[in-house]
Amino acid sequence: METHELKNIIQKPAEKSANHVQAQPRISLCALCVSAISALKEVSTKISRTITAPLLGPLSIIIIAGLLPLSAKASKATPQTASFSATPEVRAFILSMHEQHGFDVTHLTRQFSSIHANAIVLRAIRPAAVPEQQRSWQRYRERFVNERRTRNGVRFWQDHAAELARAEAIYGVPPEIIAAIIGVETEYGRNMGKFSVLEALATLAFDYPPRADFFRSELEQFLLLARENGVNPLDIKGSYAGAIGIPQFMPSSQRRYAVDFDGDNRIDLRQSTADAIGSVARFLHLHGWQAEAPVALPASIEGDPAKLIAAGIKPQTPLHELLQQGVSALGETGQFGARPAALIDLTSPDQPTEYWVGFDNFYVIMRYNRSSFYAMSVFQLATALRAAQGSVTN
Ligand SMILES: [Ca+2]
Repeated sequence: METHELKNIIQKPAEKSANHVQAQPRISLCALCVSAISALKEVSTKISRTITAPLLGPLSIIIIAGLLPLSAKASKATPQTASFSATPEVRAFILSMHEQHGFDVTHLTRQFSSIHANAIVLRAIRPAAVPEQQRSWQRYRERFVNERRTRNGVRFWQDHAAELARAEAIYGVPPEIIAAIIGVETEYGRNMGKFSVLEALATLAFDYPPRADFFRSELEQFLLLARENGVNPLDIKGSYAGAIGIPQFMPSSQRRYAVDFDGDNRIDLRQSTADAIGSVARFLHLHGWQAEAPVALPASIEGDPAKLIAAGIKPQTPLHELLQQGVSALGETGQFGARPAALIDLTSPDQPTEYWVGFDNFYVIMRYNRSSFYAMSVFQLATALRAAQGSVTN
């Protein structure tokens, strides 16, 4: 991702990947994150003994959403921090919103006076203290590529077939890829996050120095977005990182890439599935999605893959050259020989590493969330949806 374009997604699950941007701003859309999990475990342990073990599994917005009621308990159980409006940095921010965009200082100050630093947000955003060797593609995959998400995805495809087909006609992105992204992000709109976006973004902008610039920018974009749409910023819910709606767009991504796809002259990524579908497709299109082009092929390797892995996840080596360097790929390698490719390694503890050859479209999916685990989950869920849809159709 061009460094700042894809802030669309937030640091999701920590995973091993050559391009993993631990310290980089993004968002995505959703909320998986090992850090979230460990943080939530910690929080939930302190907060409540009623939480069951399954809830404490892998990270995800689902978990976070499920624990949200706890945040209310937490805030009651812990001393309330001062409201944001009292801090000099926030006052300066409010002043800049007035000077640059004409926001009313008194009104904005009142809104910031009703929000506080959110400890759960801060815990969720911190990089996981999970050793690299413990990050597991297998566990990650099981969360997103499974029977339930496939079944619900087929239903989503059937329910929105017309919008998905129209999005493919306009943007060239297949229905199963759009559906799979929405499936991984929010389980087809079921789990969009329950954090106050204003509070989450303000917390990360002013109480999380490593990403302060990124989140201050997103906070600015969010306030502009709310004003443009005539909604009260205090009313908007999203992920702990400020991702919004069915496709979990960060505010900057929504302003830049989202589209009104149901023709009501407004963009509503929370209520309009059509807007979400069109926006996901437009996002991928503007990041270089190639219609009718491959995404990835399963691969195996002879010898030490270290050098190929070190080359990174961005496709830069023609496939035929990879095939001369010990890589074997299943599928139409002859047809795709000239296409730039990269070796993708998906590791799990005590398991054989799963190898794939990723093409440009795989990298485009990573613009949504810079994670090879994420992109491969989207691709494999999409493949499962296509197969299941075909069996339904036939
Ligand atoms: Ca609309």
